Amino acid sequence: MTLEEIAKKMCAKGKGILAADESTGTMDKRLTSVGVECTDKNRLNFRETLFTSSAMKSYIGGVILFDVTIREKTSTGISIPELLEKNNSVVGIKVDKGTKKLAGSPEEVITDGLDGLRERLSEYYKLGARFTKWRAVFNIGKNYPSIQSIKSNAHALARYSALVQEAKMVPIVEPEVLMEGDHDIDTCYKVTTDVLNECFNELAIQKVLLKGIVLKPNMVVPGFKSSKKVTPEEIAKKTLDCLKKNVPSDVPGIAFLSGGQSEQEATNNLDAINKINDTNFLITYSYGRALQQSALKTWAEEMNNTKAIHDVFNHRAKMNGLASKGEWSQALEV
Ligand code: 5MM
Repeated sequence: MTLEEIAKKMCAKGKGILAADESTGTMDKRLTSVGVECTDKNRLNFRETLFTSSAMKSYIGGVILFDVTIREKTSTGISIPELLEKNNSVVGIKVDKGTKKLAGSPEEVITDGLDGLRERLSEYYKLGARFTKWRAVFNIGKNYPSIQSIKSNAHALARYSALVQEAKMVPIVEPEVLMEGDHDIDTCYKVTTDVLNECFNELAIQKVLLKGIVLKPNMVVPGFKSSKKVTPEEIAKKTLDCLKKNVPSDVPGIAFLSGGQSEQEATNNLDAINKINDTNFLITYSYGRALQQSALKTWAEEMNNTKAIHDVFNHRAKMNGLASKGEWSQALEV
């Protein structure tokens, strides 16, 4: 498959990406929040339960794994990548090494992981990965994000993308403008514009083939603490406008992160975007929390009741599958 074909398969109409690449530290927080101990066995059990659901074949075009998970075997003896391939999902892997304090602007962070990346990529390819993920993080504050943070993170994203394409995989380019703070939606629009612009400048400099990437941006939304609430229609209008102005049309797929939105908000907003999508972009989801939250809760309560866990996950994935076509409605949630 060409890189473009892989990217289109990951974002195929009615499907999206399951972001199951939580690092062990993040999984610890997630499992502790539902009262379960974060052991190797529990992490694998939860993930294997999701990956054996019927939703995988219908609504999940790709799954992002963490380094530990891509090497694991399921309870039936096949490897996790084999299980995903059986379900026709493209295997993905998070290759960034998390964030570090940005020298010179210690309130901000830079994503780490370029050292030794070429060698790691060749190993991941052999393990079955056909796409990768790298997440850059931008905080909105009085003086943030700084030009320094925007430029250095965009540069790292582009260097990463060039290496990934050299290794014959599709890079997910994830510049995340966080929802923390009390900023309004227009501030998020402006910061997202600046960040996307710089990312595509750097991707061009590094000669990254845009037809062979998937962009994973934030939606244009107000901060969590903003006093000005907005409708899904306004979010949709501003998000689509921002993407049309700042994302080159060669990019085949745009798969949003959920960023701390509730499950239904993330579905509703994606649906509103797709209801007015007049572009050629395949616009879908690459959700972590907004796909897994309810399933995680059910798993914690009824760990041996696979059917109950599958029902919850299948429903959430189906709702997002519909939203990726602009065919969701609130009535379907009951
Ligand atoms: C699934 O969580 C991902 C990994 O997080 P850490 O490296 O912090 O453990 C995260 O990058 C995720 O893929 C994106 O933020 C999208 O997830 P959400 O929950 O925002 O949809």
